[in-house]
Amino acid sequence: MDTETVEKTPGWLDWHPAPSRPRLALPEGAVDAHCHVFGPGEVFPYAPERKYTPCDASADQLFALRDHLGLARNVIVQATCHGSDNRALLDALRRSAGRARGVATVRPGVSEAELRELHEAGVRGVRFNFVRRLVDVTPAEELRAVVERIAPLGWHVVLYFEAADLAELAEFFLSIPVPLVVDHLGRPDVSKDVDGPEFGAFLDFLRAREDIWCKVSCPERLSLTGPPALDGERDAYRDVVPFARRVVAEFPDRVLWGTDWPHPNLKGHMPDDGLLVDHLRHVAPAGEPLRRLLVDNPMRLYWPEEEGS
Ligand code: 0GY
Repeated sequence: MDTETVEKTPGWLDWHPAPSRPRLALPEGAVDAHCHVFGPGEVFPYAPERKYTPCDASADQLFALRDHLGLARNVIVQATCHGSDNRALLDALRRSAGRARGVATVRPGVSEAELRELHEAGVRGVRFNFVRRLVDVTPAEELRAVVERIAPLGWHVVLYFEAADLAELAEFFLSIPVPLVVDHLGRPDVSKDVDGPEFGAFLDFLRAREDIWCKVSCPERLSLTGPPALDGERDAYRDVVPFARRVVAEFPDRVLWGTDWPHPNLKGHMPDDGLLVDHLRHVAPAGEPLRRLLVDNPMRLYWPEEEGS
């Protein structure tokens, strides 16, 4: 094997080796609705067209984290470093004993057999990525062709984009005739006012259809004030809190949360995943709002057949 090609991107931050146990009391059956597996590269090679080479982050390591954090299930999102080769995702889903669902990346020419295989393993959506540092642009016609292929399966589309690009993309998004799930609060610039026009446009986008869901995830990626400093958990990522709270308050029955483990492409710090769980106390009040965010909503979207059972 050419070892050059599997060297991690310079400056890569590996996932936290010893996250704390959350102190927040979690509702039973909580779902991490946004996480990834990376490789292991020797078994599931990274895609030639990838924009970064991560450290390995296997399904077993993900499931160990799930148990350590007191979570019950995962939604594993195909990472761009694997392109449209969903083998690592499939393997993780199959080894989850029904405790993981997946979001894949497929091309319009995907075979019926592959779609069926993905569905049987637990895939329930595809991801469209518009973040330019992660992927080359895919023409809208190609994305529409993918939607035509996945709509009959009852799948949804997960959208990853930067807030500044929403104005240009919104019309296309709203033309997609399946449910939409927005990653990481639509990546707001949290130095801007939560009541300002940019986040207002995002809230209007969420209001435009009742089947648009939003992940209130990734404070560690969005924050400019950063991780805990003086006051421990209480002052972590505080600039993101008003944005997350606003979305949870207005759309309590279509918000999701995830760790984003193993946290690709972070530059400043690697978060303690236990602290990310504890951070939820600032985002969703304990009781029903937290239960909807962590259990009811993801179960309705990813395990509808088990919801309420
Ligand atoms: C995330 C965020 C990022 C990367 C990916 O698939 C990916 O490569 O999603 C990022 O770099 O912002 O959701 O993990």
